[in-house]
Amino acid sequence: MSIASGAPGTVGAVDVEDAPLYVVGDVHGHLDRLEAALRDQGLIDDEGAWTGGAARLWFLGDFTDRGPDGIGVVELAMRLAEEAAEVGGSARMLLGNHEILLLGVYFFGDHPVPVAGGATTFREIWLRNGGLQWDLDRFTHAQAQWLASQPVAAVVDGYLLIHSDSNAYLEYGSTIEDIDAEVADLLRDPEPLPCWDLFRNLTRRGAFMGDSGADAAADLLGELGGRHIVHGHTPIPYQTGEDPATISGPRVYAEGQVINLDGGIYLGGPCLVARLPLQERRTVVSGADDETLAMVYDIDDDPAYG
Ligand SMILES: [Mn+2]
Repeated sequence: MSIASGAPGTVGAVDVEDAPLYVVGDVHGHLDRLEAALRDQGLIDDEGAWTGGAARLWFLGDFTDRGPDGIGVVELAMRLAEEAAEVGGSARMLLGNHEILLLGVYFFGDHPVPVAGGATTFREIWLRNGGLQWDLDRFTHAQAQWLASQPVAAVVDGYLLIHSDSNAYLEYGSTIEDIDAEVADLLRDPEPLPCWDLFRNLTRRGAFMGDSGADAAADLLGELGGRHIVHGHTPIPYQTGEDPATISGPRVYAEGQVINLDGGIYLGGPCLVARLPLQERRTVVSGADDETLAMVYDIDDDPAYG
C-alpha cells in the first residue's frame, strides 16, 4: 500500500480508506517518547517533520499534565495537523479531560466550582490532577482557541474514537455530529460551570468493564456508529493489574469490541501508537477479574468524586 498521494478528492489521491490509520493514546507531557513512537511508525523524521504522507493520525487526547512537556505536545500536534494536511494526510486530535481542565484553569483559574461538600477551584483540581505551572505559563491564546475547536468523538473506518471509556458523550447529543457541535458551542464562549461539567463527564471511566461492559459497548456503538470503540484515559495496568513496564500494546476487551490505547505512560508504561486494524490481538494474561479492576478508578478523580 502506497502512502504517497495528492490531496484528498483530487485525481490520483489515495482513497481515504486506503490510507493507513494510526491512533495515539494518552501522552501526558512525554514529548520525547511520543516522538520516538511516531518515528518508529514512520510518521515523523528525526527533526519531527511529518513523513506519513496520506496517513491518518488521531490523538486520543490528554496531551498535558503529569509529564515534563505538555505544551510541547500541543505544539507538535498543531504543527503535524498542518504538515500532514499539506501532503494529503491528516493529524487530528480528540479532547480529553485534561484538555478541558487546562482550558478551565486558563480561562477560570480561581473561579469556584462545586464539589461534594463545598467548593473548590479549577486551579486546585488541576494541581491535584498533575497540573504543572510551567505548562500554564507557556500556554497561549492561540493554543487555547485551537484546542477549544477540536472534537471529542469521531468515527473513522468503523472505529468509534473517544478519549474516555465512558458513555458520558451521550450527555451532549445522540449523534457524533451533535455531540461535537454541542461541545464546540460550549467551548466557543466558555462559561465556568458548563466547562466544569464537561471536565467531570470526560473524567468518568470503566463503562466497558465488568459484567455489563460488553453490552454497554454495544449500546454506545449502536448509538454513535462504528464496530469497535477505541479509547484512552484509563491506563491498561489499572484495568489488568499488570506491571506498567510490561505493557507492549493495546488491550482488546469487552468481547473484542473495545481497544484501550492508554499504556499508562505516567506510570512507567509505553506511549502507544497503534495502526488499525490491529495486526495482532494482545491476549490478556492477567488473572485479575474485570469486576474487581473496574473499581480501580481514582487516578484522575478529585477526592470529592473519588
Ligand atoms: Mn483522561
